[in-house]
Amino acid sequence: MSIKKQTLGEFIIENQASFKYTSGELSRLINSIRLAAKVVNHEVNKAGLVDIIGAAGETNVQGEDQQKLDVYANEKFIHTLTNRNIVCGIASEEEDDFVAINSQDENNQNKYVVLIDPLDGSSNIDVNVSVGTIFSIYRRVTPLGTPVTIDDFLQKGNQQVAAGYVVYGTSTMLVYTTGHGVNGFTLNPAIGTFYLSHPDMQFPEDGKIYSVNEGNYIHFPQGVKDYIKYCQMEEGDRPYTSRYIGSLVSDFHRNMIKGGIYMYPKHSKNSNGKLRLLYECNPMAFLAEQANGKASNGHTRIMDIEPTELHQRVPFFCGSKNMVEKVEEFIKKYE
Ligand code: AHM
Ligand code: MG
Repeated sequence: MSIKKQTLGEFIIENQASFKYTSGELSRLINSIRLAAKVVNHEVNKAGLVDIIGAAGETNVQGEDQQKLDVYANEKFIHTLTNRNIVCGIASEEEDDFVAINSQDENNQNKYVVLIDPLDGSSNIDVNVSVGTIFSIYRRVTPLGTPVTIDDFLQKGNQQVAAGYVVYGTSTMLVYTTGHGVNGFTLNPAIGTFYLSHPDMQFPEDGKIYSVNEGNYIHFPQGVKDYIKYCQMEEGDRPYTSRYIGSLVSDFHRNMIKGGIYMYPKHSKNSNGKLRLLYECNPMAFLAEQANGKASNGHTRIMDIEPTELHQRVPFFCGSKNMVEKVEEFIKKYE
């Protein structure tokens, strides 16, 4: 008996009715992310072949060198969403400020804003290691037909309508949630179609993998150092396995399937860690919680943090529930 494979397009249509507001706009929005993801995937796959890798000679707002593919992915996502007049504003990790899209036009009924990290983990491109795209979707809070403002973007993560990522790995997957669980779709590159391959993804409650840049160990808060030692201790099901790709999407994806924790703590040189609340932590936190996992800054739920600026950074601990609670316990001892 053959099993009918569901495509992402079919899945979006069939699940549209479960959205709170069914104007079809959110479906169109996810569809256009799907399209841009395929275009970016095509380019990422050619990274070693064409002269597109390497720094583009520009520095982004965080003072980091931009790879050419970052620029490409940024343009593709912004272009796709702008051209189709599908949202009223976009904020990107690669842009200093948000982009308004005809939001002051009184005929513009588009009510969503998108926040995006177009190509995360881009230092991995030159060495043929997985990278990803992360996106986060909110309803605007200002009235339709007026210009979008910073308030539309500085919303708490618990207001997200949808979030997801694309992982450009050994295969390309799009994983997303609209608040009804997490589903993963794998791209068949031969025909350019995403198929539902990982329905209802769940973090195991316990895990045996910890993912952290241990090169920064000496700079970590004592609670985090103690937790890392705990992971390495010979006791019960420990020591755990250490796995760190340096590409949040890929580390998260593996940990969700196998059980594990991803950590980017604050350290003595960087008091808020490295990851951005709006582009990286909130969407991953929404996915984690929808998949029975947890995301915290060490003591507070990520999605309850009040954002104060677009490019804000926060310490990030995310993954299997019991592991995140354990590291919080260690951190609390020193407060
Ligand atoms: P990026 O947005 O500049 O690519 O940085 C985010 C990435 C994450 O994907 C990854 O987990 C982390 O930075 C790695 O940082 P580090 O090299 O400091 O361990
Ligand atoms: Mg990033």
